Amino acid sequence: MADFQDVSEQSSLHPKPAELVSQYGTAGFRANAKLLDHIMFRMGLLAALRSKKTKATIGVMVTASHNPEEDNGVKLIDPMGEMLLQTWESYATQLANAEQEDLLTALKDVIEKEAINMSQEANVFVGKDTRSSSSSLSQAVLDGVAALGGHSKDYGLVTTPQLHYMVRCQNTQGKYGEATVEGYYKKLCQAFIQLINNKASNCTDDQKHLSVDGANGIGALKVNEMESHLKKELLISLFNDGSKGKLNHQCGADFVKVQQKPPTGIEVNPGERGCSFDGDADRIVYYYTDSDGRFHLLDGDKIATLISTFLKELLTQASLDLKIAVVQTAYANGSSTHYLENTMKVTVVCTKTGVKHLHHAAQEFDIGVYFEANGHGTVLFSEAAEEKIQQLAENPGTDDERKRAALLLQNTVNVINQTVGDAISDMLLIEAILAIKGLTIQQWDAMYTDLPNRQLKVKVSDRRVIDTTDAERRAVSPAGLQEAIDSLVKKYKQARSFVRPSGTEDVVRVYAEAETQESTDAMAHEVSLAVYRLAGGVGDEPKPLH
Ligand code: NG1
Ligand code: ZN
Repeated sequence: MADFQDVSEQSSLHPKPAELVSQYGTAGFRANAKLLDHIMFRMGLLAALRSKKTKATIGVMVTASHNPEEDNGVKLIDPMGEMLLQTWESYATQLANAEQEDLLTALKDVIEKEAINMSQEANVFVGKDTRSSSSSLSQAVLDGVAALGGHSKDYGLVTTPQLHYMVRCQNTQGKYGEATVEGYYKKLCQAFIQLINNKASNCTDDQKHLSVDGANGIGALKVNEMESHLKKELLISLFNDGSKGKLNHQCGADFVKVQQKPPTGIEVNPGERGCSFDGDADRIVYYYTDSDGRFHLLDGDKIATLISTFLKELLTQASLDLKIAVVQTAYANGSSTHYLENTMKVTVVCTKTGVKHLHHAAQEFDIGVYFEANGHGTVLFSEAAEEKIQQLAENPGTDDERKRAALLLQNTVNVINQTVGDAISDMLLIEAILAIKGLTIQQWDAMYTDLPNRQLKVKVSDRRVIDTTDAERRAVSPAGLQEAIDSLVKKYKQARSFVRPSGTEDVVRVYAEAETQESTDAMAHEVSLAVYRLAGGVGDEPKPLH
C-alpha cells in the first residue's frame, strides 16, 4: 500500500470548511470559488486514482462554464475524452464531502472498492478557464495529483473541449491528433479549408464574415490564437474578448439563448451572421437581426438540423448505408423534432438533460448528431462508419460523385471534436456547411419555424421533491403537479410544458412552448405558479411576464 504521508500533509493545506456538502452534478462540482479549494485538491487525488485504474491519462478541467465570474467548478475527463464514468461520480462526491480527519479513510475506500494497484503510474492533464480564481484552484488540483505521486501536465488556459481533445489524443497515441493546442488548430483548420474548397461559389468577403461573441472568456483567446490557421477563408470579428467586459455578463451563449436577445458589446449589421460562445467554449448559438430589427436565434436544434441534413445528403450521394440519428432533450423545440422526423425522416431520440446522456445515446448509431437546445453538441461516428467512409474515399474504383461525397464526409469527421460539444469546432463545421450549400443564415433559419418558447426558474425550499420520468417530460412527484400542468397545457394550442429540478442551480426549471409568444408566456407563468404552490416555493410568488 502506498505511503499516504504526503496526502495527509498536503490536504491540511487545502482544508474543507466543516459541514459543507457538495455534489458532483450534471457538470461536475460548481459553486462560489471560495468554497472549492479542498474539492480541487481532492479531485486531483481522484484523477490520479482514476488514471491508475484505467492505466490511461485523465483530464481535470477547472471551469464553471456559463456561471458568473465569482463561481468556479471542476469536471473530470475519462480516457477517450468523454465525461467521467457515472459510478465514479459518487466517489467524487464522497471524497469532496469527507471531513478533514476522514479523508484518508474515504480515499482508501475507493482504492479498495476499485482494487486499484497503487504502484501503477498516474498521468493527469489539467486545464483552466480565464476566471481570476482558476489559477490557484488548478494549482490545488496539481497538488492533489502530486500528493499521490502522479505526473501531471498543466495546459494552462484552454477551452473545456480542447482539454477533452488532448486527453483523447494522448490515449490514442496520437491517432486522434497531436496532444497540443497547435495540433488541435492544425487538424481542425486543415479539415475546414478542405471543406471550404468545395464551396458552392466564390465567396465574397461579406459572405466569409462572422461576428463572434467570446463571452469575455477563454473562447475569445483561443479564436484569436487560431486565426492565422484559417488562411482568410473565415473572417472573424471578435467581440467580448475579455479586454474590458465581465465574463458571461450580458453576453455569451446562455444569455442569448435564455433572454432571446443579442449580447451586449457586439455589432452585427442586419442580415449578417453572429454567434456566441459560452464561458468555457463548449456551447455555441447563432443569430441575426432582420431588416425590421427583429432578432432571430438559431440554437442547438437548428444547428443539429443543419448538420444532420448535410450529413444525410452526403450519405445519399456516397450511397453509404449508415444509420444516422439526432439526439435531443425535452428542451428541443417541438418544431425541430417535427421537422426532423416528418420532413427529414431522421430517427430522433430524446434523453434526460446533461451531455453524458446525449453522448451515450448518440453512440448507439453509425452517426449520432446530438445537441442540447442551448447549443452544446457534437457528432459521433462509430469506428465502422469511419472505416467505411475511408475505404470509399481511398478506393480507386469509386466514381467521382461518390468520391467527392466520401472526401467531404472524411473532412467533416476531422473538423468535428467527437469528445464533447465544442464551440470552435461546431463554428467551423457550420461555416463550412453554409458555404458548401451556398446558404445564407436566413435560408438556414427558414428550414422550420420555432414555436415560441419560454424558460423560467422557480425557487423552492428543496428541489428534490420534484421527481420526473419519460426523459424528464413528466413529473411523478409532488402529487398533483403533473395533473395541474396537463390541465394548463390543454388550454393552449400546440402547447407543451414540463418542469424539472436543475442539476447546476438551486432552482426548478419551467419550460413552455405554444402557438404564440403571448400564450407561451401566460402558460409558463401559470405552470410556475403551480410549481410554487405544489412544490414548496420560497420568496415571492412568480409574477406574470407582462
Ligand atoms: P441544468 O441546470 O440541470 O438545467 C444546465 C443546462 C443543461 C446542461 C448543464 C451543464 C438547460 C436547460 N440546462 O443544466 O442543458 O448544459 O447546465 O452545463 O440548458
Ligand atoms: Zn460550457
